Amino acid sequence: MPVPEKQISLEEHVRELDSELSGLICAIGGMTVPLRNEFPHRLMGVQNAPNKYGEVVAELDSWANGFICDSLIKTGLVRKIYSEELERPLTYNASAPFVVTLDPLDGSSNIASNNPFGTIVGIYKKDLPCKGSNLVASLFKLYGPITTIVLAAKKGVHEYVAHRKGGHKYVLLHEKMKLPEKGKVIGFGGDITDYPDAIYKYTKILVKEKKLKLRYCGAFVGDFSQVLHYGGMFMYPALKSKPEGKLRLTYEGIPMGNIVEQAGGASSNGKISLLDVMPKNVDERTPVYVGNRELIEGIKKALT
Ligand code: AFP
Repeated sequence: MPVPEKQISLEEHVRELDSELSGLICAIGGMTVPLRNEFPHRLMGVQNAPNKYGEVVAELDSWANGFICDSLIKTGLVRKIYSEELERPLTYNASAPFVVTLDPLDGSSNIASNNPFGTIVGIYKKDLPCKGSNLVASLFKLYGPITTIVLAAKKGVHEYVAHRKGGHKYVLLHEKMKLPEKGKVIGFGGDITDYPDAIYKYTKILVKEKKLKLRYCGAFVGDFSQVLHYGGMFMYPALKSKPEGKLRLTYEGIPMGNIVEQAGGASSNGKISLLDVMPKNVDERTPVYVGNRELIEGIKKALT
């Protein structure tokens, strides 16, 4: 993908959006430095109490959640926050325009091993639960060797990189991203021997016949980012032992489904687009398939 010749800042680039939305996106960008600065100091801890899903919570996870929620509230632009790390939504300024969903640190098992992890955000005007087709915008941040933001706000999918020399300001890296037509990579989440037989069979087709290269990093943000750049697919299917899958529809599936679909790819729960699923509640899990359309069609066919 070509890199723009002239440096365009995130602030300049999102100016074409409505001013409240661009203000919120820039504020989310502005949270990166304090977050990254804190990471090394909070690497080791584990909280005593598990989260609402009964999972162990890294101290960094819980601190990041608090920091991001406080920072969102300070913008004055957010009236409600639904977070994967909160038992109940945070309600604040009733007249503020946006409702936000948050996976503060996606892939937090990668923290200890210094592998990529990130933050996933969904921005709505409507309250939840509602279909992902109501999203105003969604984005993810990837705290990898470099820090990036990928944004989909109905004007294409753009990637910005935090420039260390420029005081960690985000500048445009790739504009109007589209999945390459021919996919190259495949990421399989979970235990493939626990996959339903039809999906297990299809994984072999993907690797043997379609020659997709297996690359899996264990954080949805990282596995998704490679699909966006190289084409291919990431899946975390229904498992035999866990038919509802692992990923959360509201916090992970829908915001990333919005990005992949705006980049010309497809998202699915195995039957329909993740954006067309009406969540029963914000904590619901879902099988997730995202990637090139042809590959997602293949999954749907394999499951019929
Ligand atoms: P953690 O935040 O607990 O590391 O979970 C990450 C995640 O939700 C998602 O980012 C990964 O795609 C998926 O779980 C990895 O799960 P497996 O370790 O079961 O493959």
